[in-house]
Amino acid sequence: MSITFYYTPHTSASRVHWVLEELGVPYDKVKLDLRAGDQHKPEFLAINPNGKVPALVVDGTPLFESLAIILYLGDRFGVDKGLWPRVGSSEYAEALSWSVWGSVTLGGTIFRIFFNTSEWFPADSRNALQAEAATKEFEAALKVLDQRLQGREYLVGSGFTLVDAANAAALAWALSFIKTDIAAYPAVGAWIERCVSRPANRAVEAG
Ligand SMILES: N[C@@H](CCC(=O)N[C@@H](CS)C(=O)NCC(=O)O)C(=O)O
Repeated sequence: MSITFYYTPHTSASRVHWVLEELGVPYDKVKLDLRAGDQHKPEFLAINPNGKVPALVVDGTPLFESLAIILYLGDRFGVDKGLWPRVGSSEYAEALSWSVWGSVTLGGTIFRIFFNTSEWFPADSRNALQAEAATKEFEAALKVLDQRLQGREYLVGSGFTLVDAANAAALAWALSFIKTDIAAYPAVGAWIERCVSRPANRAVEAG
């Protein structure tokens, strides 16, 4: 089996990197320089026609979209390692719900805030009212997450799973630029810390 991981540090690829480290599967890494435009080169576009990281090639088959990659890796390698529920179990249904929720509902609010506040984007494309509305939605999503985490350490089942990595990575990034008082969501704050302090994530952060 061969796995090649295309990534750039501190991007959407980081959560896939964390998941690969948790799973302990052997893989090769190819680092792309986004500022230099590596993502637009024909050889990379043949793998991800969107020209974005992350991408993964497994035995010649390309995958793109970080969530799709995590779901694939969970199904294929996570069950035996206790990091992903068995297909068809009730935990599997919960894993799909919370993973997709994290990327679409929670992730949607995070990206709206990012696009409307970050200096990466031209000032005249940023809209303060959009940012304010998205921040309210972000806080509503945090409340949902805090309720889910009442009386439990992880999102699905009784132990850490890749669902936690997928969501905690996105939230840790979001909280680096969104001015929200995380103390108002104590279960979320404790859960993020529990997840990001795992050795696999620390190894990715250390580069
Ligand atoms: N929804 C995609 C987002 C991928 C994405 O936007 N990647 C960014 C880095 S965070 C990228 O490669 N940008 C390069 C570009 O747009 O030129 C995923 O989760 O994989």
